[in-house]
Amino acid sequence: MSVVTITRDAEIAVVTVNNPPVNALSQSLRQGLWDAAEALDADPEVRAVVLICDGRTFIAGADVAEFGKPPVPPHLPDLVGRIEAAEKPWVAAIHGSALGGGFEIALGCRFRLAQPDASVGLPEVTLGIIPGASGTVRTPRLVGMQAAVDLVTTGKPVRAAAAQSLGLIDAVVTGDLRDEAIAFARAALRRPLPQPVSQRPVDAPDAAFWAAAEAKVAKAARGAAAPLRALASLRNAAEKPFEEAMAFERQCFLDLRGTPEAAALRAVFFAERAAPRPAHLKDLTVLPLRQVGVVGGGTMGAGIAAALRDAGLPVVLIERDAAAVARGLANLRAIFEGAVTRGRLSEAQAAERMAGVIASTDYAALADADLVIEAVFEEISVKRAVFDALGRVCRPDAILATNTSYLDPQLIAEGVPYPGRFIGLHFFSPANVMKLLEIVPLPGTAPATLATSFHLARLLKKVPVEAGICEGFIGNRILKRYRAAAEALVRQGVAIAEIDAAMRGYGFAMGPFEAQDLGGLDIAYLQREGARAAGQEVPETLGDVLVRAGRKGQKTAGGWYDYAANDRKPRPSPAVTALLGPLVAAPREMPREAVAEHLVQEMAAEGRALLQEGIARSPSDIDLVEIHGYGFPRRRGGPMFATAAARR
Ligand code: 3H9
Repeated sequence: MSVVTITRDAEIAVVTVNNPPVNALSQSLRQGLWDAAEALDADPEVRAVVLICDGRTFIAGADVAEFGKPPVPPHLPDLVGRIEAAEKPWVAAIHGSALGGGFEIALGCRFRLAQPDASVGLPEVTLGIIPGASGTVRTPRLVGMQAAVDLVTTGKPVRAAAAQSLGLIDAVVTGDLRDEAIAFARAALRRPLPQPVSQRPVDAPDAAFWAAAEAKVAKAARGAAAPLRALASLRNAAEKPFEEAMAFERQCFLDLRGTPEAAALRAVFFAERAAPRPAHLKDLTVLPLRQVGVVGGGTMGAGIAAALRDAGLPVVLIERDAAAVARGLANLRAIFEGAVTRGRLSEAQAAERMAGVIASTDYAALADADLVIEAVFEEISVKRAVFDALGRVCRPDAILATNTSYLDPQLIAEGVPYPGRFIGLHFFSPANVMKLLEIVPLPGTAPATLATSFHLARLLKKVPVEAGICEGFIGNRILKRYRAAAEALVRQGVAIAEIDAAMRGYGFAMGPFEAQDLGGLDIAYLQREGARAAGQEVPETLGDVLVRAGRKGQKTAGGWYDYAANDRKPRPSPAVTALLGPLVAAPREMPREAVAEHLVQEMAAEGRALLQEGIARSPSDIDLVEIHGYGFPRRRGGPMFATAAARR
């Protein structure tokens, strides 16, 4: 079937795009739209054209899969220009998403209509590029420079109502989209047409506007190139004639398309889309998830419960006594109240989230749960007691999951009846925010349990990664190696603050020592002590020395750094220098790039070990774990991608 078909409703032609899955602008679609514009211009009976799409969305953008290849005509900027120059006005009828090149096509149309749940946007910077078909040149002509800067440099899509108030679209329509668009086109023909967007004037903000915008964009970009290039292109659009601005935009787009940053972001884009539906689970049965239990209402349990409620799943929250139930509910309420304060939820939505939670001390309340997630204290006997109780009250087909991050799930599962339903679901804190979910099947886990865990991840909009069993699974094992490698540099005389600065320079929000100070050094210390008590050979770390001296991080006013009261700014610590002095070599200069490269290589080496041991299934899974669970800079693609790219 053709990707473009033309039908008629009297004098209105309807151009329908059908290029699954997301109507991306492949060469054949560009050609099809070009031919349609030619044919309709030549047809004297046609007076206006509606552009509409089949399937789940309007045109979702350029075909990202074509970005590695030389561009083939018709080029998108020419196509947008061709539609705009058509003798009959085109009306874009948007459902789903009009993104990137898809929105640029809509900018070439004389009018844009959208359904209420549709969104529009220019997400190119999230792919390491800038809009390449007039997004930076036409958008400011349509909605003014400030709105254009926000849209293009953040890449965030805007929902229909907000898009209408900004002027990005002309109307929000609630009836049948095709009928509404035809009626709109017919009515539009009775009035003078608005100017094509390219011919509208553009604001020319002053130098102070650009200086402020540049400072803001540079800060948010954290070293990424595309947002600043997008801003430069917008500025050019304000200061140069249309054609010149278009040529500049195109050049920036082509320059960026081939950068390692864009290649990394494209790899992450496809990895994220592949992760929720792994090929090896394709044909497996998924069990229904109608009600989910959470055992434990601490930070982790409340976060998991919040994530479940955000996905609309009813939750039963179990705690050990009435006071703990009250604390658990208070934790949950605090999460939703925080969302209200930030404008993410209305009061009514927050109340509805809470209303969907039954809290109890009685495990019998879990009798009907389809899945129960345990999130209690990280101590084997506590967890075993929970699963003893669950084994007694839950249905035999209810999935039972542990959220352990370090313990061996096989020990936790011992004695659980129907062990095929047992699995590890490792959430990351705060669980309602962090996207990563490590899914840890046991040797006896049933395929349906595994498949349903991925289904859960899809419902929660998480990035699921399957991990085998080892201490720390994928993420915490790499974290351990990363921290050990960073400590080894300190022992060699590299300054703590230099190592942190190197990793920030690489794109992390925080270096390894600052991050430990924030999270607390005592958690890993207690694990090491536990292992030592169990007879394992665990060498003394520098972190151990600090914790023994009472330095557990920000919560004790000092860890790797000192902190002033009510101030999170890390300050180099003379006390730490004194404590670690005997263990550390003479000060050594190491270029920051070399520090970062070394530490990323160490992470990748651990990643390769995980692949060899069968703990991780693919390099891209490891990269997703690091990006979504550990703050690895997305624009570097993850440690496996970054080190493979460096070898290419
Ligand atoms: C651009 O337009 C540049 C221009 O300015 C300049 C050019 C000159 N290309 O996300 P889903 C695939 S840059 C190719 O699960 P949803 C995806 O891999 C582009 N493939 O669906 C997956 O494949 P598979 C700017 C694409 O319903 C399948 O479609 N546009 C593209 O949850 C389903 O994807 C964007 O960045 C693409 N552009 O969400 C939009 N997009 O089934 C990116 C998706 O084999 N796309 N695929 O695994 C999205 O944000 C979401 O796909 C969307 C639908 C919201 C549209």
